[in-house]
Amino acid sequence: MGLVFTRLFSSLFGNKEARILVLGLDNAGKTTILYRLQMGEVVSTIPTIGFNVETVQYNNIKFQVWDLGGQTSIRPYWRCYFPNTQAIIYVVDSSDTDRLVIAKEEFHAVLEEEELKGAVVLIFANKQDLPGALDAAAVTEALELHKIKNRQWSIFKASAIKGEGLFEGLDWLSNALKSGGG
Ligand SMILES: Nc1nc2c(ncn2[C@@H]2O[C@H](COP(=O)(O)OP(=O)(O)OP(=O)(O)O)[C@@H](O)[C@H]2O)c(=O)[nH]1
Ligand SMILES: [Mg+2]
Repeated sequence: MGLVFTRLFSSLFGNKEARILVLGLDNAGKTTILYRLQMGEVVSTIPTIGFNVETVQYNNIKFQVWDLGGQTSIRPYWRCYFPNTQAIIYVVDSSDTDRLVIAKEEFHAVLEEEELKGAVVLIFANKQDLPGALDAAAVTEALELHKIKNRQWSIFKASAIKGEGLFEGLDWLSNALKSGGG
């Protein structure tokens, strides 16, 4: 009853809720991005074992953002969080060129998951402030984003440390979700 009422109220006043998963290899900057979006600050992070979850209210959407640990040994647990997900934010360390092939493989494995087939995808080419960081076009190529089928997606260059590009990405995501995706 309470939940039904909340949903009705939200739809009347244009508020939407969205469950978002933030995925990507360890050290990509996921947790830094989460707290940049939520608090507007750079926090010092430690590798995430498990998850962090925070609510970010933006553009009339209440984003429930789940930031999952990306280490090799804990990536198999990502799937526990897949049900009822409207969007994925996939974070790449654009300067970690050695691991872009692994980042690509993990990304496409996620896209093949049945439970995520309706989810829209935002990719952050993060760490643009670092020397040698690949630009969005090069990350697009490395991740083979042209292979994405039947899904709304977009890539944004970002620097979580400098606070650049993140809200541009979230703007795109808001519109994608409002236009019926997810
Ligand atoms: N230079 C630079 N460093 C960044 C940026 N974003 C994150 N970092 C740094 O990268 C390191 C890892 O960031 P985290 O946010 O903890 O990475 P994570 O993706 O959450 O890693 P796991 O929790 O292990 O999956 C930290 O030292 C961050 O300060 C960025 O845009 N630029
Ligand atoms: Mg983390």
